[in-house]
Amino acid sequence: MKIVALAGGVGGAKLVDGLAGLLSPEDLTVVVNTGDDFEHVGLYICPDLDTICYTLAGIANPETGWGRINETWRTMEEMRRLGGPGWFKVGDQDLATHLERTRRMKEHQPLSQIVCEFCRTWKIEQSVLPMSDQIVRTVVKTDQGDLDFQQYFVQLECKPRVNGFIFSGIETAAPAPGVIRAIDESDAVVICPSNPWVSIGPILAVAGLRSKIETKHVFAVSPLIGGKAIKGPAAKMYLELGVQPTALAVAEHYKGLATGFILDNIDAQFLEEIRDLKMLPLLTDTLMKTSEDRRRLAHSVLNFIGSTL
Ligand code: FO1
Repeated sequence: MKIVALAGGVGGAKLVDGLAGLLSPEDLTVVVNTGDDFEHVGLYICPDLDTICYTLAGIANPETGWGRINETWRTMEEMRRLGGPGWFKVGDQDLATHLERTRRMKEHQPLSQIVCEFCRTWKIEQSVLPMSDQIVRTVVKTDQGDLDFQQYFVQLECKPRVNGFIFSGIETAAPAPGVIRAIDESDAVVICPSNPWVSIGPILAVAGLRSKIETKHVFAVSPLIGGKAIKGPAAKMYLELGVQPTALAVAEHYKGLATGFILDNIDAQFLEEIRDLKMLPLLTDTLMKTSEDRRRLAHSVLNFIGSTL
């Protein structure tokens, strides 16, 4: 079965990892959010792409989910000593990724090509694609003004009250090479349990992507379990935007797009309302603490897809 997974960072990477353990590599394409990308201390940083790649390569930091395992921080520490910013933590090995990507970007290599070549080095056999080669920047509109995504997320620890989002550059962003073909050739699209507002939202906003995905069987996994996000500000964002943060709210988010919706056993109360949205629901254990959990959820999702196609 050929699957295209839409993913943001840590939550998305866990399900992608589970899917990668079950599917042949040529049957899995991951389309990754680049709205979180930013320039920092002269480096071009792509947090979600790196999180997905490090996870698939088995070199991700298991505690944070982002960054690398067995990391050292000597460059960063020395930079801070010299008066540099310390709010965004870049480890020594991670730094090499950003330095080499920045060098290639300056030579006008497309991001999709850079990712592809890095994947070869990291021995990742699945296809990992940025949503677009053009620059898109998520801006979070808050009570403290418009904030760059990483400033909101990391520097201000998601504390400002959110009232909207801007995906700056989205008007001129085209799907990266390979994205449309992968969707065309897929049997189903899986929307990973990533933040619907700022991880999946930018991907669906790229010209032509939502309408292309709408032609496929689409299965979304709720990132909210019992009204809470496992990581990140998704639940807080729903509340601040005037929506009760529930798995049902996530399903409503994907109304008209998802044909199947996977939610946690704890959220069984929403089954009927999800059916009313013309989505087939699957109740299962969606919490992914261990690698067995990742594989178990991926297995349930693939079985569910198989049973409905
Ligand atoms: N997240 C943090 O909360 N603090 C950090 O210092 C931090 C550094 C960092 C470095 C490289 C990278 O690829 C990701 C990093 N993240 C950090 C994660 C991150 O930016 C967010 O989790 C995502 O953008 C949200 O998907």
